[in-house]
Amino acid sequence: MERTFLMVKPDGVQRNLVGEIVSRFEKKGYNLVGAKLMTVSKDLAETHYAEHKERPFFGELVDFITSGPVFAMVWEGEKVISTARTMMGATNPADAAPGTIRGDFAAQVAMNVIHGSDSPESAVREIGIFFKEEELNTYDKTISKWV
Ligand code: DAT
Ligand code: MG
Repeated sequence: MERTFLMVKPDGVQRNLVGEIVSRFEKKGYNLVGAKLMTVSKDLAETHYAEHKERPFFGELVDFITSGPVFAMVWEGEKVISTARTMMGATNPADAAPGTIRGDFAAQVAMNVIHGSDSPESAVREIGIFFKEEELNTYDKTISKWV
């Protein structure tokens, strides 16, 4: 069973998309194991996006992700890391298919509504920087065998 880190970005919170986004992953059948509304500090933003620190948009990215509260989540399920990426759609919403979160709700790359881990290594790293172990809950649902 895999875990992934997903985050509704400040634009998604401002646009009242938290419920819609949580609902998509719930209906898919994944288990929510941790969640919190939080404001990302500059330090945390720079750590989270460290792989992009040489990119020209890095400053803008850090400013944006710290500009208002985000909704940070950990989800668990079979192949949840890659499937969540598929459900999110392409990084640039202009290329994201209709039916995906970015395809349905975003129009420009800087404000693309949601973050999701892109590999098992990123998932472990990102869950570790956003959540303490005691904030995560492992549990079974009786419906699991039907999903
Ligand atoms: P993703 O969020 O799909 O994993 P990424 O890791 O390549 O995409 O980039 C992280 C975020 O940086 C992305 O969600 C939005 C922003 N970004 C990426 N490319 C950009 C660009 N060319 N101009 C401005 N922001 C960009
Ligand atoms: Mg990424």
